[in-house]
Amino acid sequence: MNVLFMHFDPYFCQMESTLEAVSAQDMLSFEAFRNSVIADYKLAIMSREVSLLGRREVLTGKAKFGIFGDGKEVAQIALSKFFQKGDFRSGYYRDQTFMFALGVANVEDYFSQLYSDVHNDPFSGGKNMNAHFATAFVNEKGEWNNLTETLNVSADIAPTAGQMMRGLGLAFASNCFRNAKNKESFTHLSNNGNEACFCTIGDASTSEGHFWEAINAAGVLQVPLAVFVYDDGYGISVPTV
Ligand SMILES: Cc1ncc(C[n+]2csc(CCOP(=O)(O)OP(=O)(O)O)c2C)c(N)n1
Ligand SMILES: [Mg+2]
Repeated sequence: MNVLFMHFDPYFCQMESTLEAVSAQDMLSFEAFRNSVIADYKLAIMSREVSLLGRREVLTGKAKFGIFGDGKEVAQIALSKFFQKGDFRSGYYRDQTFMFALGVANVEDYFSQLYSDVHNDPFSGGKNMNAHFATAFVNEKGEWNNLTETLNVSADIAPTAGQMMRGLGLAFASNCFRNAKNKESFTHLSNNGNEACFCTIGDASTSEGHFWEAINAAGVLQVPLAVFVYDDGYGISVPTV
């Protein structure tokens, strides 16, 4: 599988230097490196088992519908290493490993949403489609949470490539915050415009006009949008070649 990584400077400069600092520290310890490789491997295996078990639950009629992320585990673990507090994700239904890696979801959450469990599905209380992830942007009173302190997942929607426009909008918001005159009013929403939006999409969905429009606009507006295409050669069961 190929993963396409696009970035628009200068927004990533700060992120890169932070990561370099962290990895330089970790590189001093073989033990820390070894532990992180083993933890990543464990996570990938766990996520693969979730896919296999989940598919069995669907095929035996215990869950009504299921779409899983097998085959995309390693790419998602890699991209989770770059996602920082205050960043946003606008993605789609194959992102379970990404969500596990960030700690936005655990196995229990995953199966709760698979069974549309009203009380335990943390993403939509059983209302959204399977594997459509989300985090809360507001509290129970409807007031904004401090989004600079959280890993932010904008709620997935069913139309393929629909995530592109939301991704673009979230990234454009960072541009606006960066240039805003009254920045001090928005410190709970934006880290001075330095956050980035991570957008994931499947290869078949890149045929949608929304994909090209968003890529074009991101380039023209110079917004902090990173787009990852999972090039698995299929759109559902139809091969792309
Ligand atoms: C606008 C729209 N058209 C069709 C569908 C039905 N549909 C759901 S997933 C999918 C294929 C997506 O393939 P791809 O983008 O390659 O993602 P993959 O599942 O392979 O990761 C289609 C056609 C949809 N959800 N939305
Ligand atoms: Mg595909």
